[in-house]
Parts: sequence; structure tokens; C-alpha cells
Amino acid sequence: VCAGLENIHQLTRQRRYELLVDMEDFDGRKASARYSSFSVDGECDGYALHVSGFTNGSADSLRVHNGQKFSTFDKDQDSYGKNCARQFLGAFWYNNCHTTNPNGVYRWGADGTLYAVGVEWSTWKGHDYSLKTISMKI
Ligand SMILES: [Ca+2]
Repeated sequence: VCAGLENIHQLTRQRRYELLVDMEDFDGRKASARYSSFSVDGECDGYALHVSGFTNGSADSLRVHNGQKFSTFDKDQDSYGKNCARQFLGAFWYNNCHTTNPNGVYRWGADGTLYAVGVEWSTWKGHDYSLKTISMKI
């Protein structure tokens, strides 16, 4: 039932959305990334992410997450042998595991105590810098 309804949902989903990611570090610097196409599959497909058409901004940290299902600490749908959500203390469309971790630990800027657990956009600030803000708007 779920798969059938989901197929109908996908067939009837006509509208295209853009995605804009805005972020800021603790020195007041801002960065952004824009994608011309963004969609998320339904529950039966693990809420898989489809993001493409990176056009400008602070390097593409979502590329490796494209096509991945959404993983949480209690539902491992990533491409890693262990659970990325448990390893990196977040919830996201993890691959093996991430180049951005928006739901990670808010740890106030540069901090390498635990690898890559912060709120990160690695193509801008690396894996040991936790951003002040990050938002994803469609
Ligand atoms: Ca896994």
C-alpha cells in the first residue's frame, strides 16, 4: 500500500523547488550555497534526498549526500558500516558519512576534540569548525 501511494505521490509531484543554504561563522562571516533542484522522497523511500544544480556559493558540501536516505540514531539508512548518526551525533542524509552535519552538536566554532560532530559545512570551514548558524530554505 505504502509503495503504491508513494508512486502516486511522486507522479503528481510537479513543482520544482530551489534550495538555499545560508550559514555564518563566529567571526561574522557569511556564506551560502544554492541548488536549482531539491526534493525529498516519501517515507517508503527513506526520505531520500535529491539535490542538484549547484550554482554558486561556498563550495558544494551536499554533493556526496545526494541520493542518500535520511538516517537517525535509531534508523541507520546510510552507506557506512556503523551508524553515522550515532558516530557524528546528528541526523541527516548521511552517506559514508558526511561533508555537512547541520543537526550536529552546537560547539561554538573551532573545536577538534571529537572529530566532525559539530554543525559543519566542510567545504567552507572544514570538519573541526562548528558554525554559528546554518539554515536550509526552499
Ligand atoms: Ca550504516
